[in-house]
Amino acid sequence: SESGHDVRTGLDAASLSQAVCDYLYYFQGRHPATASRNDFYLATAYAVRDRLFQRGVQSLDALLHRPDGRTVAYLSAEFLMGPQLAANLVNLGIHDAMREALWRMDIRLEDMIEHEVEPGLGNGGLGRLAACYLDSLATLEIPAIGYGIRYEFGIFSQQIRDGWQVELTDKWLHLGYPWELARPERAVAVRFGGYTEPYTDEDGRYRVRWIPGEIVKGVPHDTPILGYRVKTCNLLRLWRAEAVQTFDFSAFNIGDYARAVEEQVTSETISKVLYPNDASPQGKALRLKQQYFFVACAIQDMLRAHLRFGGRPETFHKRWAAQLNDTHPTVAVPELMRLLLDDHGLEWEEAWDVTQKTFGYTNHTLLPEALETWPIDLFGALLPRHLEIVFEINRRLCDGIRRVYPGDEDRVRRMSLIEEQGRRSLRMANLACVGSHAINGVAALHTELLKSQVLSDWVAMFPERFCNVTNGVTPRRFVVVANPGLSGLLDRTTGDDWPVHLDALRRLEPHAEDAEFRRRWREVKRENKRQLAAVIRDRTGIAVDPDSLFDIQVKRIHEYKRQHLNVLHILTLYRRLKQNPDLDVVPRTFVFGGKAAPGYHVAKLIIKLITATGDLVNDDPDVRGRLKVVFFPNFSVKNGEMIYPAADLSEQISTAGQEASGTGNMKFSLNGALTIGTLDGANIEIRDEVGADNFFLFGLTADEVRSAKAGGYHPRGVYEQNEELRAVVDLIASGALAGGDAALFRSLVDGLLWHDPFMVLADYQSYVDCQTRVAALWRDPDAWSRMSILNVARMGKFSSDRSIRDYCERVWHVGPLGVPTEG
Ligand code: 26Y
Repeated sequence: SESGHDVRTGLDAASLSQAVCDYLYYFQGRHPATASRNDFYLATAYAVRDRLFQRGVQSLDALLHRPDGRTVAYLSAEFLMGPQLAANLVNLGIHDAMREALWRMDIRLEDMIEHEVEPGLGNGGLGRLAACYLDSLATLEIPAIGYGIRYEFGIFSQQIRDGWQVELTDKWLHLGYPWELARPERAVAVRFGGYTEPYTDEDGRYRVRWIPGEIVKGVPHDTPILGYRVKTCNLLRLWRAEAVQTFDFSAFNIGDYARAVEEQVTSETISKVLYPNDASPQGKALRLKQQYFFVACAIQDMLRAHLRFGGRPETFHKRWAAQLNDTHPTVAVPELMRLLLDDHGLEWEEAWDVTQKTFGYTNHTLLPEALETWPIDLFGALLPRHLEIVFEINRRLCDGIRRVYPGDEDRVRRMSLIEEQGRRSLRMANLACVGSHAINGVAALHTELLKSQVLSDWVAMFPERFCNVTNGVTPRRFVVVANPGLSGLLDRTTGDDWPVHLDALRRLEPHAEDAEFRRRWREVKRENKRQLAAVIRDRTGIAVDPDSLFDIQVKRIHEYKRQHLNVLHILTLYRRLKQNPDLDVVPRTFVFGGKAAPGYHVAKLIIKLITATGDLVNDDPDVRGRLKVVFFPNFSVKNGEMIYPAADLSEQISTAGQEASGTGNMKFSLNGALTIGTLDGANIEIRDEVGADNFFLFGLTADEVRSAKAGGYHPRGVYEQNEELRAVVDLIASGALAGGDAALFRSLVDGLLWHDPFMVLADYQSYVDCQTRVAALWRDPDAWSRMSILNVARMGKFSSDRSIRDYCERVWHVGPLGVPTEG
């Protein structure tokens, strides 16, 4: 450009400013004087994207020049990436330069960041974990590609009306999404339905061909994934479904316009919308179509690359390590088998060896209702050839079981890929286990429970396949980006290598004893709380006091996560204040956030219970501002980035044995919140790391929950024997929170009194007592700060970098690939 700046690659403010300007003029056709905020946002994003693609091309080039080594393919139906601008600026190391560049044009970088709409292509933990792992893979310079679906509509956007959740379509693409590049030339065909037929090939071998009933095109959309301060830039490749032939002219010519576009409509439905459930699968044909669609696109893409660079089908596993993010992509197992057998003529044993060596399977849940199964008739109608292959895998599996356990037909029935009871169906977890060389849970307790319960038969037969990889989160997004105040203080105190060597935060420990440091620590938290309070006021109209204890629970709404236990505590405090308005209670702001699956009625009722509690408490003169209850609408990655840094207390209160890991627990603690939690998921390991003295523990253990249930748990008895609990439950049942409508919460109350499968009443007293200890500590700010500092100092284990190193070592057997400095 005329000023001589490197407009595509330069990292200084002058080059960046020129780059944004060029994009405004030549890409958006706008003069800076008339450009809208969105125009500036897009121009800024494109300028950043240039610098990412430059590194992406160099990374690919480095990969092509490497004779061997594996690339990781992370197969996931969900990627919850969060906003891209700030994270990319941080990873590139140009956050300040870009602020300066925009400032020269009278634009505030903060406004650009605020303007960004995030792609909500996931439900929660599992999708966000995939995104953290992509960040760590790139940062550790491991060649990797994330494969998934480019849903046109992501997770619904949540509004609260009259205290109830209302779902709105998530139109994340409507102003243009600048971070991706469509690659129509790399489209692949995906087949569905039809039938199979045997034939004999030229060599006289028995073969099978699949004649599909429908063909859909998969078009890849690539988003570059840059590591933190490294040259490695990997790829997220999401597939969009398109009709092969978008227009049926024969239909159009006779005037049937609707039929002419029908094929397009049905094909494109496949990638239309993310299913908003994160526990009970619905067994819907469209969801199976989504799963096969992206998996077929991914495996073709991988195989094409492998063959193109001189690989042979039988060495596929030497170049690719594919991870199944839960069972959602498990149809990849028969798909790879099909390609190797039918298209490349491998023998069964060889194809099976390649397949098993390729896949690893990560389980994310113990909830029995979350285990995916597909009715055999549905599966066979959609994927007739895959069903044949599944039957053959199963025949060999069952033979193997009978060889090891002669006469144990019950074991064969349990491990079979086919559930024969009721509507015959395919068990995806069993298919994932048999097709993978490695199987892992996501926290130590979760892996132990998997081994002793859900997958015990599989451990007995294939013990060497099992390992644990405890989840982690990326400190780049969840501290550097989300909490600049804390990041600055950490940089000044421990040096600035902690974002990539999180263990370095140990250097904070001695500073916990420094009163001046504790004061600065509190100042950072106080400023974050002030900012969150302003946003809460803006979004809910509720005024909260930044000096109160911010007690926060944000996560999907689920009975097992027990948001209602939290509510019982709030109402306990409320009742105490009503009985004695002069009682000296610690002023608290309770913040909730999270989405309920649209068809999960109890979860939606829990949201109403929270908002009704807020209505009761927030303006009661007896409370005098000491309790505030806020439901923060539309919890998302973006909102999380504001919420985690402002928390004093992190609520991780699931029934022990239910939460596979949790990752919000890590995000809170890394930002200096203390945890009140059960011995569940990764809470156990967090407590081990930060020290029992620095963690508020309550509740039954997983073992105790099991024996309480086995011994016949009677929640009604607990209720009758606990006066305060009884009063609080009665308050809910009375209709006092529902304008006198005693029917509103009846199902919830009756569920607790008569069933209480998540032991809410059993843990109530222990929880309330623990909250009393929290309040006592809060009155001693120095003691609280000391604990907060030690929490941050000891969170090193929970960097997703550590998790990815574990996967590299235990599952993928891959190492880093340095990218040469100049490409
Ligand atoms: C089958 C379909 C309905 C389905 C869709 C999404 C089933 C499950 C999910 C998502 C599950 C999920 O997010 N699980 C969470 O994974 C996190 C990452 O490992 C864990 O931290 C968390 O405990 C677990 O609930």
